[in-house]
Amino acid sequence: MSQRRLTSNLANVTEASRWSYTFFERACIISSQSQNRMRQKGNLLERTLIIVKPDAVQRGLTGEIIRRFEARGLKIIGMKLMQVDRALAERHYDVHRERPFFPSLVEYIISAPVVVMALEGTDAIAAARATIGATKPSEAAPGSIRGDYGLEIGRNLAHGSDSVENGKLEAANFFNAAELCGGWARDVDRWVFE
Ligand code: RTP
Ligand code: MG
Repeated sequence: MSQRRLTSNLANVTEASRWSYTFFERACIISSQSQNRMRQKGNLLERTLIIVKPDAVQRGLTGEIIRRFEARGLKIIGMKLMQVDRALAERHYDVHRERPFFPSLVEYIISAPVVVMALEGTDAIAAARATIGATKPSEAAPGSIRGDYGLEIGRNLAHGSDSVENGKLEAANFFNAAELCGGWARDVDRWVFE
């Protein structure tokens, strides 16, 4: 490649990163404005990590599962298809490391691609877990994801963070900052958040 062509390509890359940085900065400004507005109303935004697990992706239920969270009003701030590696799976389920089901749980999560989503909204942790349903699908309420599509605990379709702290930690474990559009201004926000 000629020196001039290389310089021109580098200029384009720099211009593109400047643009995305500006965009990211603007998104953050919008984010802090909208979060302030919500705090003023007394509603706290929470962040949760959702994993559409390998069985759900393999069964073609990804769209249906995403649809349920979107329809509920939770805002997607990050989403990707990925293959979880063993180290990340073990870190994610570290709290269960001593449990007998830990090895099979890790094998399950790394067995095929998953879709991960970071969602934001009022009471996002509890809302998402209610949408997912009880851990054992046989005990999950009809209308929940596990209650409608699952039978066994080791094939329970979706993960949702179990606390505000874990929601933040897990989102950061699965996404880097550039992959998250935290607090982007969704036009319908005022019809979902009071
Ligand atoms: P998740 O973390 O995947 O969203 O599920 P959860 O909060 O409803 O349940 P948790 O207690 O965190 O368990 C994590 C996953 O481990 C598997 N499990 N197997 N055989 C068993 O007794 C057993 N218990 C849990 C499940 O796949 C569960 O989702
Ligand atoms: Mg859990």
